[in-house]
Amino acid sequence: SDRYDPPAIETAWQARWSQGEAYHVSNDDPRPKSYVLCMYPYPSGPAHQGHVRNYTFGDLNVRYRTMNGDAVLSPIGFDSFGLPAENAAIKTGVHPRIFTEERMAELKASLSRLGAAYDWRREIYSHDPSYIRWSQYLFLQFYRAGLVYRGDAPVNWCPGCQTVLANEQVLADGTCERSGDLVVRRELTQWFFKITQYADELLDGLEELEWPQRVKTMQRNWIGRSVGAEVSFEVGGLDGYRLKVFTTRPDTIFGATFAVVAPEHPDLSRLTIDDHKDLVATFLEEVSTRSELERMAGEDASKRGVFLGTYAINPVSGERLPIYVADYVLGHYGTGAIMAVPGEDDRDYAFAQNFGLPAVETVQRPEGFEGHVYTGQGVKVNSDFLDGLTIDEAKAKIIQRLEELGAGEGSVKYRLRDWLVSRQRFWGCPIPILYCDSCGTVPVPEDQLPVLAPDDVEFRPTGESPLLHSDAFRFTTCPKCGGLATRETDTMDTFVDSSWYYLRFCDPFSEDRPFDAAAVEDWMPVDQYIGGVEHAILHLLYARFFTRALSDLGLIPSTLREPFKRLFTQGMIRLGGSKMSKSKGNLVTPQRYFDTVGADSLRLFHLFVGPPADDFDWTDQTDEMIEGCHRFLQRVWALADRIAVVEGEPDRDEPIYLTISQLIARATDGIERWAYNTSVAALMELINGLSKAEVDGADPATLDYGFRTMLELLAPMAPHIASELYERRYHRDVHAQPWPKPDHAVLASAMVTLVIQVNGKTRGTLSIDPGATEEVVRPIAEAEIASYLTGVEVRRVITKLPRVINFVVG
Ligand code: ANZ
Ligand code: ZN
Repeated sequence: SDRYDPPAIETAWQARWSQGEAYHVSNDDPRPKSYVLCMYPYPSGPAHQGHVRNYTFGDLNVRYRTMNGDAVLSPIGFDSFGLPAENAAIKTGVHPRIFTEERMAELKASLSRLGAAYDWRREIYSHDPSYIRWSQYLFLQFYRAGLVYRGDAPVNWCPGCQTVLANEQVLADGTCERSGDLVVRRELTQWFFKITQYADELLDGLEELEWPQRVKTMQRNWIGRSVGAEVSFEVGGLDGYRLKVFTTRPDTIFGATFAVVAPEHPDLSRLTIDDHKDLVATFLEEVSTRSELERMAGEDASKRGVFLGTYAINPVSGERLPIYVADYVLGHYGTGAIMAVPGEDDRDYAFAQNFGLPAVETVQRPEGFEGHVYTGQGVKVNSDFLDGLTIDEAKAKIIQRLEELGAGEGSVKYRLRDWLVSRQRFWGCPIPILYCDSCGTVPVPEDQLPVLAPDDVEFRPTGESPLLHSDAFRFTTCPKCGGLATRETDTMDTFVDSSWYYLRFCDPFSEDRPFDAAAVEDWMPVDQYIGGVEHAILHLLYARFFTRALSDLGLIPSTLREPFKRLFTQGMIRLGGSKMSKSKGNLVTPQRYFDTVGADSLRLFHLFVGPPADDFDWTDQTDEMIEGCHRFLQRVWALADRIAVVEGEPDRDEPIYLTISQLIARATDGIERWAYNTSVAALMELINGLSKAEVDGADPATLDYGFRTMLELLAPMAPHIASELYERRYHRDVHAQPWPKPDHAVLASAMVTLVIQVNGKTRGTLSIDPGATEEVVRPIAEAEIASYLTGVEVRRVITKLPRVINFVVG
């Protein structure tokens, strides 16, 4: 009949979806509950391909779970505070709110044009006064519970952006990821969240999560738990003073030949004899120009330092160790001081070489070992009462001895630092704190929330927050004494907003609380969280911390300890090998495709191009692949004309009937395993099979059953064309249909026997789907005959599927 016109069909369906309530769910929905969430986007303007990819995966999950009978919570909102809007304001004078809301409208329009299904009634955005109110409320709950404090901290300061940066915003070469300027270190009084109080829990909690291994590993490393000991050294000439060091290798104490303190060490001056003070001062000046990364990992990192002229006394051997200041020891890790063991530590060895200090071996080297530094296992030597013990035994014994001597104890340290949330910016959530000369630090009373930034401020490129210059904002009355008080002018890190938005989605209509514990209990944890791997550390760690803290504060159920049960991190899209991003100007905008081949073709392409977790390169051939997906949908459209709608049962003896069942199984399996590319491939095969069967004159009822099934399988992937054809043919909503089930009896009867051989000898058999690939079959076959493969090397695998798989071993 009529031609396939994607833009017309798609916009018509989108209009219907936006009016309908199909994806509105209520907290008392009787169906099983499912919560699917894509990380809420920063509103940067019209969608780019990264968004399309992310929200296509999310939408597939939402529609698939809905067809499987769940009530699916599918909310969306905007992470709408942040630097770009403020920088734009400084450049153009347009207020960040206006700028942001324009970008939000653009992004919203593209998400709707993609056909993604959301419960838009639940939309939230961080700069909404009602959201600000509850962010501030939560800040104050944390403050009262002692989980928020104010302290001095050395910060990464970007002179270009004129703000504090998180460590991950500083690139490996010590420059700012945004401005490219060299980041410097500065001391500022700032607000912190006490995330370190949860370090152990955040580490242990990873075990139960269905997350990508690589994300878990990144979180583990970020938390960086180190088990060791703190050892106290007396210092010659400083009566009663003890220099404390942290070591993960207390067993090497007899190999310590010098000690080192960080340039930031509070007792540096005390530890320096007068004659050496000038040298030390010069050295410190030099150090201040280097970034933390340069200090740690730079070429000559371990070779710079100055002797202080004092000596630490080894508490077990009584030896005198010269004390140095060196910049490879960091001020804010451990105790800021180390005992140096050149025989077993590379950096200590490099330093010792440079300063002519001796090295002592305390672990027996394996035969043939030729290096200078040995970090492996072995028996203790040159270590008095530890000699002959293993490293682990020696660690236990030396800790015990140090404790007896009152010179040390076992200790655990973390790399994780408390979360610095103060930002010297305007476009963020104001920190709800007042300072009063008589009452000190005073939280803003809850009935005075939200604290909102004033609109009549001037955005100037001075680098200071306009809040600092707004007298109307800054000066207020103290709620305690009625005197003059000033407001905190820093705003919160935007990661605070994204640390609890998933809870607000459960109950966004509440005026009198951030969320209702019962609603949170109904929907949480998020069953499937989807987002970019760039959030593997900070956002996910902060959100996990928030959930645990709120749970302990009784604001959400005590049993809710982890927010995101399953996490999927999608791969990146690169153009010419670099990440596709607005700032690089290498976008291939989705709108171009929406206007021509349509959203369904673009969605299908993103599902088909490869495993969702993998990165892919957007190249000159990419358009051809999108065209290919479009041609597939055109075939679906054309086939609808050739396959008649027929009442009646399919014929189970038709060969195509078996194919249909097999492809239902394969498409479903692909979705469950996040291998959408295999699901799309199954649908393409199904269309081929149906076309051929139609030409061959197969039973019409079976053909119609096959076509109907195909539309149902297609519905979560290309929802518009599936809806249109389904309605035309069956006068029903395809998304309200149950997910198709394969005929298991027919599948079983079609199974074939696979013979498993080792060196040509039959060792077992397996019943498999005749269409199964080697990728699927091989691990099952290996497991089946595992005993024949242990202790031997598989040299080659010869397969003649579906009949034989032969492992050639030697
Ligand atoms: C003696 C020793 C002997 C060490 C040995 C290592 C090997 P992680 O695992 O990262 O926690 N260290 C301690 N505090 C430091 C600081 N503030 N800056 C730089 N280095 C510091 O590393 C702990 C080890 O790193 C500690 O154990 C200490 O060196 C060093 F064969 O002590 B070790
Ligand atoms: Zn007061």
